Amino acid sequence: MSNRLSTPNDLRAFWMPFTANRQFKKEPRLFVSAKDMHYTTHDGRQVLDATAGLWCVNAGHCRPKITEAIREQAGELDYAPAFQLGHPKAFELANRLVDIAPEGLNHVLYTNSGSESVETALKVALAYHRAKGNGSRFRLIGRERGYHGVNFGGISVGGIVANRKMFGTLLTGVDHMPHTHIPGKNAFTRGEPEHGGDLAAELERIVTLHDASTIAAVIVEPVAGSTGVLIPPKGYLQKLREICTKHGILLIFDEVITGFGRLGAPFAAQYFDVKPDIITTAKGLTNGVIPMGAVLVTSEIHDAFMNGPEHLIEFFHGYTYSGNPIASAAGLATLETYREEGLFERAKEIAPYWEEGLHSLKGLPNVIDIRNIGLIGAIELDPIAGEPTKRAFTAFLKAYENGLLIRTTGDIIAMSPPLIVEKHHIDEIFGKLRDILKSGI
Ligand code: PXG
Repeated sequence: MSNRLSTPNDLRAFWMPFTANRQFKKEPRLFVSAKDMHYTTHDGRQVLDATAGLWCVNAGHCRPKITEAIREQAGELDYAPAFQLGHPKAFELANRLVDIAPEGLNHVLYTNSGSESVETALKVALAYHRAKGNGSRFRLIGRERGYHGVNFGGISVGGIVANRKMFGTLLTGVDHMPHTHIPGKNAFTRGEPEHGGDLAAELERIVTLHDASTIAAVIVEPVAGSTGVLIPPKGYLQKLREICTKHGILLIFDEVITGFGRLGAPFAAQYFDVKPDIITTAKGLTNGVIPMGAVLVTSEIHDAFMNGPEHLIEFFHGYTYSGNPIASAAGLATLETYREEGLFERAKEIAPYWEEGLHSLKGLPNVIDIRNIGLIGAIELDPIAGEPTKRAFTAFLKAYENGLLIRTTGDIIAMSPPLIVEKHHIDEIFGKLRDILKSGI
């Protein structure tokens, strides 16, 4: 059956996620097909994808190897129980993930999304300390403006007020470090900002307040995406690592958007040369095609669970779809595509051109900051007085009408193109944005 509906179905039943539902349903924006760098809309227009879907389609759309792997797997082994049974591809994919992970992160737990990866990581951290006889380490430390998905653990350690305020008391025993966004000092920085590295010392203050013996883990996004692209100041992540190591606290990097080449390395941990104890992933793991996430942990963590009688379950956690065969096949084909096409290196090579194009928008009306790292870019706009988010949303709508897909969060435009992006696509992205920003939105 074709997706090419001339008139959309009734749109009322689907309550859409993170969407202005009433606005959307008055003026629907539907995609019916995609190929490489482009979507096709229901009214037959091409839209250049400057966001890799939602930070996930790193290899570009409808890549043949991935499509074929899914097709084949669906006809061969559709589902295998995930508990007490298995299938070969889940093991194979775990091995391939360990191959590209920072050294020492040797074990993989599967999930179905970034949010579930975060919940899994937080639970592993708590259970690890308990398994080691340190059950008093129950606190979890996140950061203001952090985004760790939408489940209760994730919104508790997360720091985006709109995502938290409706939902009661959340997890107890959580504290937050300050965010590192200092626009006054760091505006228009290319790459890692100079100012703010010392904010890592705030973790030391939190440790002193609660005592290290009560703290299980610190979770941060190495580069915060959803909150509007906050790039870590120079030395900041290294300092967090030092403090965590000193106090026996696990460091979790939430790499749901930074994983799989976004910065020109497999993981941000390698890009920044800072090794966390746990990495959460999803999105680019299967090129966004099939829901799947993975949590990578060190042998030290894994081995702490591997004791007691062998017939007993070591960790009471997992999902019906953990390591699902079709998702595993998609993951393997995705990693293969990244490798065969050298896409992580490609991202690294083209990142300077991306940076130039992005920063060429400095000086346009209402542009108050531009920042970038790897194949990520953000343009912060001056909010319209009394109508926050409206200026950026207008830019989003205009871009869509003009054949360009961008993301906005607050009054920030965030972009993260597929890693197959070419120079002429980059020219087109910033050419279109220039026109939109000049038009005085
Ligand atoms: N952690 C991080 C760091 C994320 O960016 C999640 C967890 C949750 O993943 P799931 O798969 O549960 O959505 C995310 C998700 C955006 C945008 O435009 C970002 C995300 C999702 C949707 C939109 O910034 N990040």
